[in-house]
Amino acid sequence: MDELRVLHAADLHIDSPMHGLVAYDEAPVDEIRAATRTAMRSLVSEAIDRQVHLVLLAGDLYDGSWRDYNTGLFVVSQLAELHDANIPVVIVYGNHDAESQLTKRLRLPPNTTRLSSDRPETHLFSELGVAVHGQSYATRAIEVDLSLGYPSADRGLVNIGMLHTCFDGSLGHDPYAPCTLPGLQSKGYDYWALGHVHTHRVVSEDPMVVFPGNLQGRHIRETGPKGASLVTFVDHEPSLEQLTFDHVRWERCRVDLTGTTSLDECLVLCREALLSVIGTGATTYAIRVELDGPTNLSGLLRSKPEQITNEVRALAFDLGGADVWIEKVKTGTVPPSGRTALEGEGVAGEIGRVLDDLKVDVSTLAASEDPRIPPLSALRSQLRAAGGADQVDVLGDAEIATALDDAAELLATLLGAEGTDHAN
Ligand SMILES: [Mn+2]
Repeated sequence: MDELRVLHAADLHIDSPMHGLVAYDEAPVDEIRAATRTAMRSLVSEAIDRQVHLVLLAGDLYDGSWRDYNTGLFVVSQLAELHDANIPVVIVYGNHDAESQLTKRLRLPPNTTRLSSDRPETHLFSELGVAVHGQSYATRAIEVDLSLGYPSADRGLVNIGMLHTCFDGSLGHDPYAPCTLPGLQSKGYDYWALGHVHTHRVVSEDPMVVFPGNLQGRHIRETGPKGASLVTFVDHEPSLEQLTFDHVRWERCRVDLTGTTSLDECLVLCREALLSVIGTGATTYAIRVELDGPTNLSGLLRSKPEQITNEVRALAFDLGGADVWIEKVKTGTVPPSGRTALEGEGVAGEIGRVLDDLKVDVSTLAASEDPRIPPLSALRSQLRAAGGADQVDVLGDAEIATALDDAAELLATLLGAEGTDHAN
């Protein structure tokens, strides 16, 4: 075969709930809710258009146990389209769709091979000259290096390893099935098709070790284009092309309001900033607007969050083409002369001291050695282990401190509006 084309995707998380998806009238929330499916449809039609020889799905195809059979029916329908086009598919399951997590099942079309969770399994495609090695997760938290048990390369074939893994732990994801680059290299494979890390990463060029990233972002920490990796082998030599499949693009839009003095001025800047964010190729956007900088409007913006949020939502209906949902408007502005102090003997000073005490409490809690008070880090990892990190924001110490600073500023503004002269 002159040229072998393999489409490698991972972390499709089909039917994953979109974090923070708050509906408001005329916002494209239904489209956003369906985005993981739309992205998979795009993947499948691209595979057919490009006449790829093989599709690899490297774990977390599902977000967890299906709410009902529709999730499974949808996936089977997509695999069946590939079957009609004579394109085989190999799947390994990851932490989200480990054998133990899936309580409902459907038979897969004959083109689809699910690699075993009991031991490493090799699937040979003789007519393609390809061997695919891999192992699915039996349970959610696999803590051993699964790659250790993979067989050595089968000389003469193109060898591909599939693995759902946090890699060497340096990429900051849940520490499942860790492995090492020397360990992967030692197998002599031509390509490693990894999954689990949701950001596209080429971990190594020789051999090529790749995280394609997830197919569709699911919350504001998964910004930018998302897609899959098209690998073309010519004489065992892989070359990589990253394709984009996300239907909804998550983006942060920072608006510098330095020196603005009116709400109109502020909204003109928001509109400009939104226009610069859209137009990166997607048709639907989920955008967090972050207002920043020193401005006289700071107090007004902070005291009327609902109005500001809806002014920005209103702007977003008229950006020329793209459908935009405003996830959140975060106000991080400060008064021009620096922070209004919560100081002195009066009520303002008293509130300031309470907030300072809270900050001390947080740092005490973070370092707690009292057995009755688990340290914050332990609580956080428990929450992550329970799958909570996908559902809720787990705040770090620095973020808690920032939240307290924000509270201080808002209180100072509100007290300022009332007149601090009463505090005597
Ligand atoms: Mn995963």
